[in-house]
Parts: sequence; C-alpha cells; structure tokens
Amino acid sequence: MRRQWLWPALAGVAAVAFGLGVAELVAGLLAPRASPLLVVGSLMIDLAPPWAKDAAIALFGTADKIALLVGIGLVLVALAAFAGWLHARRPLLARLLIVAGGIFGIVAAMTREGSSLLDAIPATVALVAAVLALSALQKRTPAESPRDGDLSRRRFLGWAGGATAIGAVAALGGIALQAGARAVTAVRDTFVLPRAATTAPPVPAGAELAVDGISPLVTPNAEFYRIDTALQVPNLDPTQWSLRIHGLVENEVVLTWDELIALPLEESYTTLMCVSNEVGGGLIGNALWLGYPLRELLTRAKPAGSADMVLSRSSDGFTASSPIEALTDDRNAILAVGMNGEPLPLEHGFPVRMVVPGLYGYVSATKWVTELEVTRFDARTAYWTDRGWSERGPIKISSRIDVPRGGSFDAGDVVVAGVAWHQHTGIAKVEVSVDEGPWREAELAAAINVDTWVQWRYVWDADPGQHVLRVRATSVDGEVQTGEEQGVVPDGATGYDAVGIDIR
Ligand SMILES: Nc1nc2c(c(=O)[nH]1)N[C@H]1C(S)=C(S)[C@@H](COP(=O)(O)O)O[C@H]1N2
Ligand SMILES: [Mo]
Repeated sequence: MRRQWLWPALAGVAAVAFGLGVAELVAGLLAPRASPLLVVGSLMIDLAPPWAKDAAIALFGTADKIALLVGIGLVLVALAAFAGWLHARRPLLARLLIVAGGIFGIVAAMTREGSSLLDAIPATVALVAAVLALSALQKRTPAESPRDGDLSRRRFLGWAGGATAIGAVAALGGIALQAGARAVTAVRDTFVLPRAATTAPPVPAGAELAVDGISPLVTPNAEFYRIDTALQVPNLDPTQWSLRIHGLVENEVVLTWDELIALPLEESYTTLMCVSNEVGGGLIGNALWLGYPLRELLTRAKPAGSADMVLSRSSDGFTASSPIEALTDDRNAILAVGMNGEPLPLEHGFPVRMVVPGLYGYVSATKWVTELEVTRFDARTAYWTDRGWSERGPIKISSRIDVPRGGSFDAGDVVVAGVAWHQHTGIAKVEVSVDEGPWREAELAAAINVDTWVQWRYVWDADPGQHVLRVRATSVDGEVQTGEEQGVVPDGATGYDAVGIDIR
C-alpha cells in the first residue's frame, strides 16, 4: 500500500520519456532545429532575466548550457512523475497537464528565429505519444494483492522499461540526425558575407508607401515564402560545396565555394514567385540578393550554339529547366549566396542557390544547387515538367490587393493598396474597379527596378453597401492583365484578385 504512488509515477516518467524520445526522432527527420528539449532550453535562455544568466554563468561557467538542460530534465522527470500520480486519480487533469507541456513545447519551437510550421510537429508528437503511452501503462500498473503482485509488478516494469528504452533509442537516432543540421547552422551563423563589389542602386524615395498592412517592399527572410520538395533541408557544408557546369560546353567548369565568394559579387533586388501562387496568394517575396552573374560562369564554359536550356540540379536531386537565354542575357540571373544581407537561410538554399528575374521558381530558382547541365529542351526534362507543369515558366503579369482583405468599413475614403508585378518587364499602371465598374487608375509607387514588384494605392470614396474590389495591372510593354480565370497548372494562374467589402 505504501507504494501506491510509485507505480503511477513511474508510468508517468516512462510515458514522457517515450513521447520525448519519439519526438527527437521526428525532429531529426523533419525539423532538425525543433528538438523539444532544445527549443524549450532556448526559450528559457531568451526569457531568463539578466541576473539569472549571470548567476548561471557564475555558478556553472561554460557548463551553463549543460546545467540548464539537466535542470530542464529534472523538472521534466518531476512533472512526469506528478502527471502519472495524477493520472491514477484524475486522468483528465493529468492529460491536460501533458497537453499544457506539449503546447509549451510548440510555443517554444514556433518562437525560434526562422521557424516554420513543420517545427510544431515534434512537440505535438511528444504530447500525443506521451498521453497514449500513459493511458496504456496506467492500465498495467501492478495489482496490490500479495498473490498476483509479483508477476504483475514484473510485467509492469517490463512495459515501462520497454517504453523508456524505445524512447531512448529513438532519441539517440534523432540526435544523430540533428547533428548534421546543427553543424551546418553553426557554419552559417559564423560566416560573414563578403562585401558586394557592385551594390544595388538605392531604393528610390517613395517606393515604399505608408499604408498599414501593405506587403513590405522587401520581404524579411523569416516571412519569405518557402516552397520545395525537401522533407529534410539539405545540410551542405560550404567548404565541401562545388558547382559543376557540364554538358554541351566547350570547357567543363568546376567552381568551389572559396572561388565563388572571392569573385566580384553583385547585389540586386529580385521578386521571386512560385507558379503555384493562386491569384491573390502569398507565394511571392522580394529580397536583396548577393551573388555572381550566371552569364559570366556560362561564358567561361562556352555553351554550344545548339544548347537552348540549362538544367540546374540540387544536392537533393531537384531539377529545374531554364531557357539558356534567360541565364545569358543582360538580366540579373545569379548564383546567390546572400539574402537581405545574410547568408542564405538553410531553407532558402544555403550555401548557394539560383535567382533568375522573370521566371517562376520551379524553372529557375534551384536551391542547394550543385550542378548546371547545358543541354536542350528536347533532350532533358525537369522535376516539375515531368509532373505536368509547363516546360517554360515565364512569370505572368499580376497584381494583388493587400488591404483591405475584407471586413467592414465606414462610408467615405477607404485606402485600398497592394502590389503588382511583371518581373523583367515592369509595371506601368495599376487600376482598381468597384463592382465591375470602370477601371480607375491607382497611384503607383516608384519601382526599385523592373525585376521587382511595385506598390500601389487607391483612395476609394465608398458608399454604404456590399462591394467587390478588383485590381489589374498593365506592364511597361502595354500588356494588360487578363481577367480570364485560369488555375495554377500548368504555367501559372490568371484572373483578377477580388475582395468583398462591407461599407456601413
Ligand atoms: N532544391 C530545390 N530548389 C527549389 C525547389 C525545390 O523543390 N528544391 N523549389 C523551387 C520552387 S517551386 C520555388 S517557387 C522556389 C521557392 O524558393 P523559396 O523557398 O526560397 O521561396 O524554389 C525553387 N527551388
Ligand atoms: Mo514554385
């Protein structure tokens, strides 16, 4: 009877060990920077008041981080034991306690710099696995009767020990998988971008309109959309990286990282966009890239006159087919190493990616790029073209209403604003129409260059009632955005972005 608290408490500890172990493995596979233990540790470091940090360093010196993790571990064991004890009495409360712990882990993961939705998965897995394991183990806590006690005790210890062992093995696997990603993160964090030999012309005054809720002219890296097929972000050590240019060329070229960053690098603003962006969607972003012109590298390789395509390949086997003229004409098609003043974030292609103004990402923006094969469209196909997407992907002229995105407003002046783009051509005009009425010209902000989106705004004198706003853009070469609706497959969506507004 004395031990009535012991078995449930052990069940709690084993269940939490199982859950966290499995979560480490999931983190290793899907989200190497979202190990629940480590993100909680990082959150504690962020939240700790300065005196606590000083005290920890005074007490533990350089072992302060180990001390923190050991401390978190002890608190976890205590909480897990308590949850187990509670589960034997008030199962619902115990589950709530574990769920609260899991949510704390999710918040910790999501508040890390550059986190994505994937980073919420490990802590979610931990909480679900721990709740299920705890219910299962609780049912097997030993009977107290002297006759069956011994056997059921041994059986319980087998189950609890088994769960803990599975957790431990999973955790070890997960930690091994995470190590590679952490090593590359460390390399990236200490890498200082070389200075640009050619800086981008300053952003013109008036390019950024002061409208609440409009897309920022330059998209912060943490908010930049991410699209790729990489379940695990490739971990490329820059010192091991090289780019091979081969195929229909006179000279095969191999470029190493040291050679690349020693070249005169150029800065340029380019707006990148995904072909899967629906009209009005968010798969578009503008950044200041730092890189070296692909044109120069291809000149070194001397492509054959018969070549009409460059198939770029990433370390994880993704391929994109770019028309060779887009990489050899005078546009800023680059091999990029920097994004908004930082080394490329891991998810955006560290250490090296391509950026080509005017082409959708799937035919040009290869991240973690390691190979360029100079070839022909009739000889090679690329990852997405094999899956039904168009062989060529020039970006279509388009525009988006950022504000208002619905809702209700008072009658009178309502500021409508957004962005418009036709990379490598440029936008000449943006117009707004209310309830399919006449198109009225909006105010167009200065453009950074023809490869970037441009902001616009329109002051609408709104009458009470339900209204629908539409926007359309006209490019510098006179092309007017079509209202004909087409889905994203096979070569990008068309149609007008439309927003319903209620005016009081
Ligand atoms: N290696 C690799 N590069 C890739 C992709 C990919 O799946 N793998 N996706 C492409 C697509 S479809 C787009 S839209 C852009 C997105 O780049 P971003 O994630 O930096 O915004 O990357 C391109 N480069
Ligand atoms: Mo894309």
